[in-house]
Amino acid sequence: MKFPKDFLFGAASASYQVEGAWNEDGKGISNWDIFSKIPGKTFEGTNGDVAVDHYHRYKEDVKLMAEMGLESYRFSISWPRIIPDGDGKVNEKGIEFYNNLINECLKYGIVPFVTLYHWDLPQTLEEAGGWTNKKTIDAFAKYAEVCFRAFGDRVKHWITFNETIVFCGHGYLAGAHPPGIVNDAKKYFQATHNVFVAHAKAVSKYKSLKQYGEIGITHVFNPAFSVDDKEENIFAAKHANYYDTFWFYDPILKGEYPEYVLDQLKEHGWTPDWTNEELDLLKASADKNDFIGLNYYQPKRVMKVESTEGFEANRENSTGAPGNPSFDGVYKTVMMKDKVYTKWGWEISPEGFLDGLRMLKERYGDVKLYITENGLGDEDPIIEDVIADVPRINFIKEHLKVIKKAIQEGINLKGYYAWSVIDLLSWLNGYKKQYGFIYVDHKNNLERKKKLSFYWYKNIIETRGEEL
Ligand code: BGP
Repeated sequence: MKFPKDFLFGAASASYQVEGAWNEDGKGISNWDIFSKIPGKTFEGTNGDVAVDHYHRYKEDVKLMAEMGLESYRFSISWPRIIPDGDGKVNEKGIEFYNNLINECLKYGIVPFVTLYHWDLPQTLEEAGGWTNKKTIDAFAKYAEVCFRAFGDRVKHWITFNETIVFCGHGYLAGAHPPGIVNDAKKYFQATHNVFVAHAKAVSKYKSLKQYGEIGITHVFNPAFSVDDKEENIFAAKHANYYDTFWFYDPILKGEYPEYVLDQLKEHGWTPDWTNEELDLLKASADKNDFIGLNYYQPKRVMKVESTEGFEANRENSTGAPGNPSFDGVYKTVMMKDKVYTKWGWEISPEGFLDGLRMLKERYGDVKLYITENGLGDEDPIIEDVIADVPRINFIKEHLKVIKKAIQEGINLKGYYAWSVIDLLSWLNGYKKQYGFIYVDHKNNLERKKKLSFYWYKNIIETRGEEL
């Protein structure tokens, strides 16, 4: 089987991780511009001031994407580049940059797939309470409208938010992302709710503009599985899926929150402050949402944990690796002897991907899905000048095979975006953890080089994955 003609083969990036030019052409300061400079927060103090200089080299980069045969490029817009203080005047230079980038993609027939929020919040909004402040909801809706009006004639695929669980969880529970708050569950749930409302407002606005494209949201896809058949661990996995998956997918796709979680939030005093108007808005926008983007890297293997003692923020080289109790002390994630892990401790599990996709189909039916991120973080070997990223090729191959299988089973998957198109800044792991098809030489003026995976993916796209 070949992948269907309307299936998009793409690759992704995010503004803070590639652009650089952090204070050029009128861009405002983002929360990450500040947070990454606090000693001890990122790997060896790395930050995105220069990143891989995509802001100045986008033409060269898009040309390479075209050479690779990429059908679509997922990138994000930096909010403070468009509205420097988050809620005020528009920066025309920012609009110009994304116009240029979009036009450059279209010149080669590359479909731009645009994320509005991939974590770089204008610092002025962060200081006013960030996502816990309801003013951020309206500021976001305004910013989204500016983008729809400026780029919507050419951009037909919009993602509102990238991975709410990560920026809220790391921001208000683990303290590893801005604003660096630890263990504040009340703020965490408030922030997630505010994001869902902001999403709903942006979706409504988009539909009212009648630009006839599609709009959705990207979530982490981190399905939980019990480590064994013990009842208490099966319960732990169910709990993890309710809190970490359904809490995020239900308000978007069903327009309401799962009762299982709601009841417990009430008991703990963690229920967000919400109005009936907001809840009605969620309800009303559920069937306006066109798709869900899934970022899949690994599943979660879970078991019951009795207490949160020893809970520590999981950061630096082990971000996202198993080994921590959940914030509420109900379950913990564990590494298992019979599983395979990357150098950073992330499980490699294409089977977990397929089982997870089936779980989603069961709960949400035929919703349209894009895999908006999937890839292998590795330190790529360079052998006689060849960047021999064979493990990455194998990783992507195995995951694409699963996607093919899922499509054959009737799961409505419409595209695949490898993370990442080019080596870029990993939020907490610097430049050491590489993901790209294109290598960036940090010792030689950020020179770009094609990796083995570049040629491999080109062939997959050309042959529409027939051999997989
Ligand atoms: C996702 C983010 C990406 C990217 C990726 C890899 O959660 O959306 O921006 O960073 O994870 O993560 P890491 O760089 O920590 O390996």
